[in-house]
Amino acid sequence: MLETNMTFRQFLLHDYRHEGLEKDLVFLLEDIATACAIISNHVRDGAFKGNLGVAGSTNVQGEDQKQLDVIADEEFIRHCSNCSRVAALVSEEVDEVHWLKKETKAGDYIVYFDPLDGSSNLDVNLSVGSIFSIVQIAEPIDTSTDASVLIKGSEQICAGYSVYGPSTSLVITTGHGVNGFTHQQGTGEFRLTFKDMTIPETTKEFAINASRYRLWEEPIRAYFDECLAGVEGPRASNTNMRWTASMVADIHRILTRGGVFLYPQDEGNRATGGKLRLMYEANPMGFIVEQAGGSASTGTQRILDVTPTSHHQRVPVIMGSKDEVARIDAFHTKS
Ligand code: AFP
Repeated sequence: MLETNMTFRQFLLHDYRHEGLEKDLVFLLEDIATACAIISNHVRDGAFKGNLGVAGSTNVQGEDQKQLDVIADEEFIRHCSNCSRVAALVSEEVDEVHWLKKETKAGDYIVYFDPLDGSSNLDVNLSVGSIFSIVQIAEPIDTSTDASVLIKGSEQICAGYSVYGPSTSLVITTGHGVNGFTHQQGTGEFRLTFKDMTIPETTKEFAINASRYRLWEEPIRAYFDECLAGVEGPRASNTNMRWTASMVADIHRILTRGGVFLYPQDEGNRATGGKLRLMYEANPMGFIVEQAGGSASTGTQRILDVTPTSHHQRVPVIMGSKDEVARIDAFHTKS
């Protein structure tokens, strides 16, 4: 039985005994939790240490890297490297795949991560977070090519994220539902505070950057217009909009009280396929959302079924309450 307030280690040992979680995965997840706790401290102390500004470099996405992006990336690499079963690391901040093994074995792990998502929120003291995804390889892979890490999201064995907000939370799935932990000051432990997180099937809340309305395709405009029409429109009910510009914070709200999150492909980002990254944003969040009873779609396809073509690939993202995602998918089918 999962007991409220149990520590993250107790939770992992429960999964180890009852759900067959591998011992090495227990150690890896403990290390990732430690990395998140350390990053959370860096974020909290960023202003004192002068770490909030731009590092003076750009990442593979052509985005300015904050000093904390770089620090968070180093923490993830350092902690994930402790596990001898990790074959490769794929980070938002690094162009190439970071291979830890020359020769892999069936059962080895690949870890994909966005070490500091929403980092443009750092300067204004709003929530940011880290996202990670773990895939287990079925057969040895060729480590001489980065194409070997292009594995579908449906192969994930674990995904999680940490939000650095008013408190630091860690939300995780190992394929048996979703559980949320809060970092306790004093003991330094992550403790189970949100047991078996479930997304309500229906919602009246949506999250989208509406400043891009003129760039959207017809299905997204049609959905947005009907939300705005409220009780007088086809939905015959009023809706509410939220947008934090930090995917971790928006998805965390949806896991807590329902809603739908959209970052569609539009005229401004069509050339790159969308804004959000498949392997370390859309896939892990999609796995978590599905495990919580929601859906995750590109508008035309389940996100976890997208065949990756590049490890920094971008995709359109629509995820959250099941009925709402189905409604948006239907607009795409109609168009
Ligand atoms: P940053 O990490 O560059 O701040 O981007 C955050 C993000 O990838 C995702 O977390 C947000 O949902 C989205 O971009 C916000 O994008 P807009 O700035 O276009 O609203």
